[in-house]
Amino acid sequence: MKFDIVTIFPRMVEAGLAEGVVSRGIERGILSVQVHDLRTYTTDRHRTVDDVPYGGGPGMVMKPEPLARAVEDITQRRGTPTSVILLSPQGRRFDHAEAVRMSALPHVVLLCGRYEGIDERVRTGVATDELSIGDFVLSGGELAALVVVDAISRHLPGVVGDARSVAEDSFSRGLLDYPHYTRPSEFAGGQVPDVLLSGHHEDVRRWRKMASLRRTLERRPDLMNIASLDDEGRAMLDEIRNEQERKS
Ligand code: 9D3
Repeated sequence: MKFDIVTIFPRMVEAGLAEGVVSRGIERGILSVQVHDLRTYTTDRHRTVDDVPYGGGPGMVMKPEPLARAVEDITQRRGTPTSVILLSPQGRRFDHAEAVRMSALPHVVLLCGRYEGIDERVRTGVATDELSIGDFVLSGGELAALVVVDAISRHLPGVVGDARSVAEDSFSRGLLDYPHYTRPSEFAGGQVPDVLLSGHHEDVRRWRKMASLRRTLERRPDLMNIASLDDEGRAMLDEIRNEQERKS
């Protein structure tokens, strides 16, 4: 899969691509990521990428031409992208389902905004999609682009060392993770649950599933989708609810 990232802070983006899962995907040839400095697509002496807003008001607006030229150049050199995504607070929320869906796309261009806003004609004439990574204010799209590349790349075969980690990921199963432990068996006043030391694989499996259900119910009831549970999961959920009934 090919990614092209357009930014005024190429070193910031390159630093984020140089470690971990994404860098391994690049080394293995599963991923090809190119970072493009938006200023190389300017034509004036000062390499200007922003300008004052029509209509007045505070702040600067990102000019449309350098972004449009960047996408043109990427198209010439790397082929026509399957999507051109503008990262912005006004975008549709990026989530797990979107990451899985996008991992099937062969070529994605990501445009990182800075300043107060981006000329509207980038949205309507250059980008094909607009994404946000959540309801908080970032200073620009660079960190969001890294989040999107990371979340998508995990779903490409061979990028994550152990494919089971991806398949069993909490959002793939629709539940939060169960608690994890390693040695020592006692630490900071906390003891590793006996069942995990028992060597009874079936007991361990059931304990973990119960713990996942408990945690999801407690912390993220919005994720609790009874319809997606199997018979065992539904029976466990009843058990947990009965437990809580007795406590109150
Ligand atoms: C100070 C400007 N704000 C006025 C209400 C609007 C604003 C413009 C640009 C707020 C943040 C940004 C920069 N953010 C992004 O480019 C961005 C982002 C984000 O801030 N949150 C979540 N996802 C994303 S994706 C890109």
